[in-house]
Amino acid sequence: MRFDLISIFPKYFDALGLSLMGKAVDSGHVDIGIHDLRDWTTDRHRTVDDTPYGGGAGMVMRADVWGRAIDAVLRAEGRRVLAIPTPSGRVLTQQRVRSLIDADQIVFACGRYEGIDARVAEHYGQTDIEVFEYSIGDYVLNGGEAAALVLVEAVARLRDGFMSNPESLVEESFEGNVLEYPAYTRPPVWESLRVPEVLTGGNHAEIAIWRRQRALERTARRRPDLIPTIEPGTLSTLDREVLAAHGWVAGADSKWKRVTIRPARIDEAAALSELAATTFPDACPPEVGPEAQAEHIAQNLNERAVRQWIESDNHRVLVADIEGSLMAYTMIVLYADGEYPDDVPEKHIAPAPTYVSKCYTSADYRGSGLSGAIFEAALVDAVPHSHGTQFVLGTNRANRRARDFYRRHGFKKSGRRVFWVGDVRNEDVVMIRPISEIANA
Ligand code: JBZ
Repeated sequence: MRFDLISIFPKYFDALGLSLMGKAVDSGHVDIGIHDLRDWTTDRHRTVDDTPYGGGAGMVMRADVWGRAIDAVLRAEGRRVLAIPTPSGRVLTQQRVRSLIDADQIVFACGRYEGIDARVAEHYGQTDIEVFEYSIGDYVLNGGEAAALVLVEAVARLRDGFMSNPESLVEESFEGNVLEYPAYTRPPVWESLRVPEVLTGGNHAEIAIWRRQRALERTARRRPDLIPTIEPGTLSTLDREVLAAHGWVAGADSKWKRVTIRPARIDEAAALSELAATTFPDACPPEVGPEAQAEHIAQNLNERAVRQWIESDNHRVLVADIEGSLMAYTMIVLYADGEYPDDVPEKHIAPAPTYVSKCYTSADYRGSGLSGAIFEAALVDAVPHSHGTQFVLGTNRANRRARDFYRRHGFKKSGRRVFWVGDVRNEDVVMIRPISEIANA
């Protein structure tokens, strides 16, 4: 591949003789020509610019000088691109860089002053030469040279023989539209900062999960613009939970939306009661008939009951708010010393349990990661209000999905209990998780 760079400051490109670019040139993989625009001037003062037609500040670079220079360096055949760095160009992306890898020649016209006479781009656009007017971002430069160096490096590194380790090409930022995870090396403590313990523990599955979580977290925090470009179908459940915890969720329609997980407000009792009523039947075991379900909803999930949870000091209620609608909720009961939930046998649990009474998600957001995100948020939220040492919950024995979900979130079976919906007897398992696992995290 041949690059020709034309500028009034050709020394600017001395850097291309260094490092990997220098090696690629020496090995013949890349061929570079650097040219002084003034070589194509015709007057004694070697003038390259003139005042703008129509008036205004600054000077414009002359089309005739540029035309002679470009014609002189253009090769006779192949795929030829005229790249013009300009603040009014299309913003460079990795996709646009990739589209240039099979060009035979890229000629860079690096302007200074207020830019190059617009007829240069227009003229070459009327030939078989591809004109690519581009910007490297929304900040102010004095000329196109720095932007040309950027594109030369971005294209050249994608070509064969440029890098010894082409694996590092695929794993980097912007391939997959997720940012890179943070990297660490020796020393293990620097300026009193420790390398995260998981990285020195040698558990490679755990390391992979941790890195993926950090990568997604960084992407959500630093580059929220990238999230809508991620295909939800390419993400694991854990990936979705991490993104949901950082405010992004894709529901049944696969469109990314912002989600806020926060304590329920008192003015939301009616909306929350409605969500509770619609989600309860989804999770109900099949033996519980519709009448018993309706009775349970009317008795326990009415607006007044829900308002009492929200107002109570020993209940914690979190909701997931997606564009103003409540799509998931959790309700935790905080038991004081000597108190136990009526429906959990004391022998299975430690005193003063933090009891996860409810965790429900709208069917539209099943599998979206929202449940995992609100569940973990509920545990974190409850820690400073807890009196004992254990999170406790009960779930139907036959509900494999729920049991697997709680197991994934650190809960282990500690025993069984009986749970009545109306007069239907349900066998539940009691599951527990030490509060210290969250408090120490
Ligand atoms: C660029 C006229 O030459 C310029 C001036 C500023 C400038 C470029 C070319 S390209 N800024 C950018 O990509 O931000």
